[in-house]
Amino acid sequence: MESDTAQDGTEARSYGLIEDGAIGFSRGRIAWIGPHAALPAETRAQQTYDAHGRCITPGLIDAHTHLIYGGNRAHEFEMRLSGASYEDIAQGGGGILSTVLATRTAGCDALTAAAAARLARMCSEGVTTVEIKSGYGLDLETELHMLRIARRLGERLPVTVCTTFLGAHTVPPEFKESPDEYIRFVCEDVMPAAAREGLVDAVDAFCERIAFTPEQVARVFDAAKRLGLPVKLHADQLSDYGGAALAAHYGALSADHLEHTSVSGIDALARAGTVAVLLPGAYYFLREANAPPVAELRAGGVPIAIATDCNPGTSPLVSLLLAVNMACTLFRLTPAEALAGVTRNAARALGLSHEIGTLAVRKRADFIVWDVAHPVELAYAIGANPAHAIYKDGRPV
Ligand code: DI6
Ligand code: FE
Repeated sequence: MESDTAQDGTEARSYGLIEDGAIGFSRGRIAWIGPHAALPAETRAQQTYDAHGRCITPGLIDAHTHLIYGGNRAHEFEMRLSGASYEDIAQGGGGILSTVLATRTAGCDALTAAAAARLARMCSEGVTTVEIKSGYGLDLETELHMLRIARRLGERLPVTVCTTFLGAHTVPPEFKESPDEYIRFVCEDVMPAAAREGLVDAVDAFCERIAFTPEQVARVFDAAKRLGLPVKLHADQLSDYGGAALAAHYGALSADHLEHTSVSGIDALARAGTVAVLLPGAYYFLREANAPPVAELRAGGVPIAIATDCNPGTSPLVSLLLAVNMACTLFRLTPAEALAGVTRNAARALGLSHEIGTLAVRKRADFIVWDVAHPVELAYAIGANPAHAIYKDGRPV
């Protein structure tokens, strides 16, 4: 059983394990946790459950996904395997824009069904909280549509959905010649409308030469601040563009990707307390050569989270446990760090540390009973799904 006792990722080998532990929960919240032997004698549970020595962890948290999209990009995968780069394809009108077209023209039912299937797969592997971004609509109607679907998925499936408005994902065709005008539209029209409808938990942007400049992202973040919304950033994924420092300057919840982040960017993240969300699926799928600076992030005390980045272009990945495994093999995280990356630090990346991410009294009773004897097995196995039982808000799923 993994509990709150290991406080941060600097204890690279600590799982915070309680041997022969017990959890009590009531009304969807954890009421007691500790060694079974210390359970107060007067404790009376309505129901008891024996996990027979299985390992229990907090419900897993995927803090970065683009789960809702039309179509797929299997043909671009073929093109990249014959030598085209992700940037080449994007500049030729493919890439994100091809998914924008497919998303705008997909019917609501098809869009919802495809996303629900992906999300169900994630949930079956122990995900109890997921972040879902917009960003494949890039017009008022489709951006709101995506966010409404995200909210609805959270009502239909046993998972908490955190929504992120990613209007500044790329410049849509209508604004091809006037990206600054598109940023104005995002800041003054789409973001306020989405916020008014309660559809936005955070605001994200893609800061990259093929997307938006740091100045344009700053306008988006200023607009988010005016609406009282927290921010996060796709930072330094394909080049060092000052994304980490920009995210830190705005006190972002997280800076995501970071394959090309410099030392000064890491220092800025450390000072701001911004979480580094690493996305090994995208690194793997794009066959990137630059891994994120994990040793430096660790040395600087930057909390590290791991997510799938589930999206059709750079990471068609629906297994958070595979992302955990890849974080170890490709990025050299310890298994304990990688598991903290999908629990404690992922909660922090969503601003939900008070609610989820560790097994602690008063937090949500979101936890997974795994068919493993030790949590390292969760990072070790590839393609196995050892989830034995899933509890969401204290209810078995
Ligand atoms: N970075 C990514 O990896 C995804 N978005 C982003 O800003 C890719 C999105 C896509 O290619 O469809
Ligand atoms: Fe992403």
